[in-house]
Amino acid sequence: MPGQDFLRRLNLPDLEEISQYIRNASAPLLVSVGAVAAATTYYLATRPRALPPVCDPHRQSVEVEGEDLARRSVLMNDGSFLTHIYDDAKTMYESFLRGIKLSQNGPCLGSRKPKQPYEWISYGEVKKRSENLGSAFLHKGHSKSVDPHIGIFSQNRPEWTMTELACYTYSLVSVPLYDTLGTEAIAHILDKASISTVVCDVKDKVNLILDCFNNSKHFLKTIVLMEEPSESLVERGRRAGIQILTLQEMEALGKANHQQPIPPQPEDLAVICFTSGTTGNPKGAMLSHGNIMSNCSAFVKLTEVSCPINHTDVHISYLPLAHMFERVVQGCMLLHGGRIGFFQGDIRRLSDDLHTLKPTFFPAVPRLLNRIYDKVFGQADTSLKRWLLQFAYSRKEAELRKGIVRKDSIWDYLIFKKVQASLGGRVRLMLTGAAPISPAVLTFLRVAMGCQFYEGYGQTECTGGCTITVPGDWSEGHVGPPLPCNIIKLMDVPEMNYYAVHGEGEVCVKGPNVFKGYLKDPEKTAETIDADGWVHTGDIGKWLPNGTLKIVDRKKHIFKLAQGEYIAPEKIENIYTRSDAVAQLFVHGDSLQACLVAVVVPDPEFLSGWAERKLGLQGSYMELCGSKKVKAAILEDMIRLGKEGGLKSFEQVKAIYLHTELFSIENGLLTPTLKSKRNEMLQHFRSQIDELYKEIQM
Ligand SMILES: *[C@@H]1O[C@H](CO)[C@@H](O)[C@H](O)[C@H]1NC(C)=O
Ligand SMILES: *[C@@H]1O[C@H](CO)[C@@H](O)[C@H](O)[C@H]1NC(C)=O
Ligand SMILES: *[C@@H]1O[C@H](CO)[C@@H](O)[C@H](O)[C@H]1NC(C)=O
Ligand SMILES: CC(=O)N[C@H]1CO[C@H](CO)[C@@H](O)[C@@H]1O
Repeated sequence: MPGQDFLRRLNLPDLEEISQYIRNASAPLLVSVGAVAAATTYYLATRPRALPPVCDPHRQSVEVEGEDLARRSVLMNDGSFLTHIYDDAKTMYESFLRGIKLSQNGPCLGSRKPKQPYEWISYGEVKKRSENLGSAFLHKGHSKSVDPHIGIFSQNRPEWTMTELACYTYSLVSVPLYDTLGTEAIAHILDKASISTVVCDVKDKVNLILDCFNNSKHFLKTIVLMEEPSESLVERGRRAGIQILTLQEMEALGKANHQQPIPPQPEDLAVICFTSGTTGNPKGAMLSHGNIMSNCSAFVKLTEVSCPINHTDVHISYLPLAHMFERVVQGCMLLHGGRIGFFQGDIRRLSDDLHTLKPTFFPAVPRLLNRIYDKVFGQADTSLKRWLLQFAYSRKEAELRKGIVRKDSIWDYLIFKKVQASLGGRVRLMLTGAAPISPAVLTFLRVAMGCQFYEGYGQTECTGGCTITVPGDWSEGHVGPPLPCNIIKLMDVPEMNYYAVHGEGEVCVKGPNVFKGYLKDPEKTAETIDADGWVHTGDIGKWLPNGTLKIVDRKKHIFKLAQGEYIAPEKIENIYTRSDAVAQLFVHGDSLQACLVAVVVPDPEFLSGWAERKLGLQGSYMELCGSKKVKAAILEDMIRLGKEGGLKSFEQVKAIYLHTELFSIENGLLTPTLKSKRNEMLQHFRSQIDELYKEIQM
């Protein structure tokens, strides 16, 4: 399910650290009470006006004629899909050329060494170097029609974007790889996309790729490395039949064999974005230049009045480029000749990078934003400070509700400036996506950052986004109306009691940002895009009266019991895991059985205390797990919690099996996002489950 991929992007391992870092970085709130009264007066006197909203906030989307109950953005001119916003930029390549013009060959990509200022590569230099690199790809036998896929396996850095532009310049297709995929998945991608050239940043990644093959057959011929390889590495490559070149050598090769650009058409593929779901191998979503341009353009269209992007804008690139979110933001920057500054690659230095770069654009994911929020409240450690913070917040929130966004009020000077300074102090546009953000955090940060702050929603299969909040509607609790580049229809999910006629159902998306299918996987493609061209996201949405969409649920794994009752096992599992004795569990049932059973992993930390308290029993974890008494007591506790949690009697499990090894990613029972792999679990515990059913029947 695409929605799952979308959630998976949340689990960017780095964010934990980023937030820690930001947490440690901003300064304490210090304010004297005496100032408050004067401040209020001053503040009221200087209150500015709201920008006119781009559309009627009470009617942000309208029904599409001829499409049963589907809705579209009111910003779609004459009701047709937005495919591009500037006539001279219909592909990512043209958009880069436009950036060269607008910036007048200004700074394009920037990076820095520790404690140094940013060093910039100009648009013209980026063009020259990407033509050289692209020419070298052609020289190695790549072309639009033969062997067009180029792997990129690197942290965000200027060379990443240059490699991507090298592909675009000659109608080649970039295929990002990333660490969290693991060796097996990387081997699968290299094979599935028949990749013969990969560009890597560091030696470790080259080793990881070489680990994928051992003695097996492969397509890989060339690895381009951004640093100097060791002798032994080159030798290891040679044994596997792979040539390892430095990026410098490649660029020199291309310079000596320079070719004229071969620009792509909008319908040509630009990226194959591999995402992993809960089961099976990662799937490669094929995205065209037109797909990406339509998403970029939708964003530009939306903000062109309230917050026009121009060549003075600066973006900080730290969210993984392997995901579409960051790619689209970079696309918007290049389109306007803006600058892209890269973090140093070390998340612990992000805060320092922010202070040095002072970006105007800051895309972020909810996890990071939550930490900033916690940090600010953590600093209000006396009741006076809390009162002041609350007071300042309520003043600015009242303004926000009227559509006013600013950071020059007295409250900003007194209180919020420090929060703003933690991002460099110049941010004027923020964008969050990839996962739901809590309404309290969103509104608080809108107030505290004093900049335009949008929330988007979507998945890779529609190039990252399908809805976004509109300027002027700074209310929370929804993800905005459809983008002007797609329409959205909610489809019935009867087993969960959601019906389109009630304005609820599975979110389905159609438009020029909808992907071209999964690479060489017609079956999965057909599961995701239906015959009429709708992408089924697996998320459940609800239309609000003002035409915005609210995501309310996830289309769950659901089955029927023999007597015909529907069961959503995740819901039941969530209730049972509230038991102190239970660390993890897997609830199972099927249409041949009339009741549910579960595999339970007792909590290694809490079980002994719990057993002693409840049963007066002592013993090791293993001993306790082997005890019938303990098993009965755990089941009893689960049933009690089930009743409290409102489970119906057929939703309660009738028997459990105690398992002593935690489910993990390593033992193949959890996905990288720590969700249960239900099919694998079933196979793994088949015999125990059969036993449980036998016991019940006796
Ligand atoms: C849109 O509707 C939602 C839910 O009714 C509400 O919370 C939000 O404030 C509304 N937005 C505007 C701009 O009225
Ligand atoms: C190849 O060999 C390495 C080292 O022996 C091992 O770590 C890796 O898992 C193997 N890869 C595959 C795909 O079998
Ligand atoms: C670029 O945008 C900023 C922010 O809106 C604005 O202050 C500035 O004047 C613009 N610059 C140009 C050259 O348009
Ligand atoms: C208008 C807009 O930006 N649309 C989507 C483009 O993609 C990003 C991330 O991929 C989404 O967050 C946006 O909503």
